[in-house]
Amino acid sequence: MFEKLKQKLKRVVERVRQKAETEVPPETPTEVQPKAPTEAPLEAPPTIPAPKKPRRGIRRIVKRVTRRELAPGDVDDIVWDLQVSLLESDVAVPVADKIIERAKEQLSGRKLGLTEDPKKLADEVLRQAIREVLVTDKKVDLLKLIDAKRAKGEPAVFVFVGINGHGKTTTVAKFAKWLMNRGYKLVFAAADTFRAAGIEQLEIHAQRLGLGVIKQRRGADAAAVAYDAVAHAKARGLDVVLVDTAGRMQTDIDLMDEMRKIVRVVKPDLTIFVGDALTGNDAIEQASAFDKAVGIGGSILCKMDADARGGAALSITYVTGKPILFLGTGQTYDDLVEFDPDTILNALFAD
Ligand SMILES: Nc1nc2c(ncn2[C@@H]2O[C@H](COP(=O)(O)OP(=O)(O)OP(=O)(O)O)[C@@H](O)[C@H]2O)c(=O)[nH]1
Ligand SMILES: [Mg+2]
Repeated sequence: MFEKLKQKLKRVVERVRQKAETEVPPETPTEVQPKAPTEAPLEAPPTIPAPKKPRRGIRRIVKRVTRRELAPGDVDDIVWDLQVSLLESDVAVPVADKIIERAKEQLSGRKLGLTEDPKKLADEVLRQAIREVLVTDKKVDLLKLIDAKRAKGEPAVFVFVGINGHGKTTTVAKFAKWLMNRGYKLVFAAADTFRAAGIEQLEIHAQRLGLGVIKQRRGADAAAVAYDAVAHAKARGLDVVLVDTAGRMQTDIDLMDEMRKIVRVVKPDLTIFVGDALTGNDAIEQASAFDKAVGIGGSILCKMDADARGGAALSITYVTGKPILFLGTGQTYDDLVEFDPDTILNALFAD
């Protein structure tokens, strides 16, 4: 699918490499001229340039700008470098294109003043272009949403969806803890009736957290389980229902239909897409399919602690146009942090 782009990038990388090589001064032996004995001692021999490190990270583009002033050719070079770096950081192609377009606009219009720090300029422009994708105008205030429902005597319902193994069940438990710390009463719906041990896994978390779980047997109608949980929460005056669902590939028609049914039946206040920060280009296709199927209201990106490069966050936000709510940063209940775009920017700009 990305064959064309890969070939294009290969050519670009080759071009940039050749250009970089021609910029390195040839290592001609220094001719030592005989000097008169009265002359000052010889200067230290020229240092041998260190071997080139592999090209990696957006940081190197910033370094490149610091070396010279911006000319039109420089902008093109920076933009190419940016494209390669973004793709290396798992940013999907359409998202990378958007960021590049924005960075190019900003860089082309800029003339470096004598006092302007080129490093700062490049840093600001690149960060701003990426931030524009990461931050959406659609804000979600979870606590406000829950409080508004409570005022109407209804529980807020959150349905968690996503691909197998990306972290839904763990995130449901972490989010429950986050809400309990804020004084809310909640119940789980074990609507992963598909996978063996799907129900038990949620029950273990519920036991540890001291929460109730509404469940049926394995293979039962997942939408019915979710519906029962909402009815239970209403009857008991609970504030929140967290619905754990089965993991599914976006290509699995039956399971995607099952998810649609859950959402149709319980009409959640928010359907949360749980993504894996280690997902590369696939993130865009996955988020897009789930968004089309059920309308994603916000996302949680797990496994940020596992050397994630941040690209999935950009893809998911770009596709859904909805905010990332939290980042999963480990396997304990407290490893859930409210989303801060700087965490992703820092991952992308890491050396
Ligand atoms: N390091 C790390 N591991 C995580 C994080 N979130 C989840 N995991 C781990 O990822 C694995 C899968 O997590 P689950 O919560 O079972 O994922 P799921 O999406 O419910 O999986 P299915 O129900 O099979 O679709 C588990 O081993 C979790 O401990 C995270 O933020 N960081
Ligand atoms: Mg699960």
